[in-house]
Amino acid sequence: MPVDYSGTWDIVSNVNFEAYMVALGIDFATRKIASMLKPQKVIKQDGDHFTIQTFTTFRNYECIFKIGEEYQEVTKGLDNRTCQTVVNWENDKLVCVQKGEKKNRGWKHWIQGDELHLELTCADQVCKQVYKRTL
Ligand code: VL7
Repeated sequence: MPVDYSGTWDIVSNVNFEAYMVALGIDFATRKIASMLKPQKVIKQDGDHFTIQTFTTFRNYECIFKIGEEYQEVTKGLDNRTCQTVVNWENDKLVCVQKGEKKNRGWKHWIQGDELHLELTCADQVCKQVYKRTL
């Protein structure tokens, strides 16, 4: 059985988010607000088709993609840039490359026990988040 990311996930830890936001060029005031947020991810997986929604009390973000198909992503409400984005499987890991103005940008998701892990990378900064399923 392949891994199924579907579900509702609540953040339980968030390491180096501030430096990741600085790397993305997010202004001070927005960073102060964003650093207080407790994002919830709602993931819908149907084979290789994904919808990942990130909800907070401040802003929401959604991305929809199919594994292996490059698309134009506009990071609306985040750093508002345009990327050529592709997500691939690396074994059971979801590996996203966001090609654009920022070097070495992307993210990886994997599941470890009952936890959803997320590594967000921009330039030389890596933010590590862990989520648990909503009870
Ligand atoms: C999305 C936030 C900081 C701007 C607002 C904070 C709003 C949440 O792309 C992401 O997730 C992937 C993998 O799950 C799927 O789209 C991460 C959050 C990154 C970067 C930028 C601060 C302003 C936070 C909506």
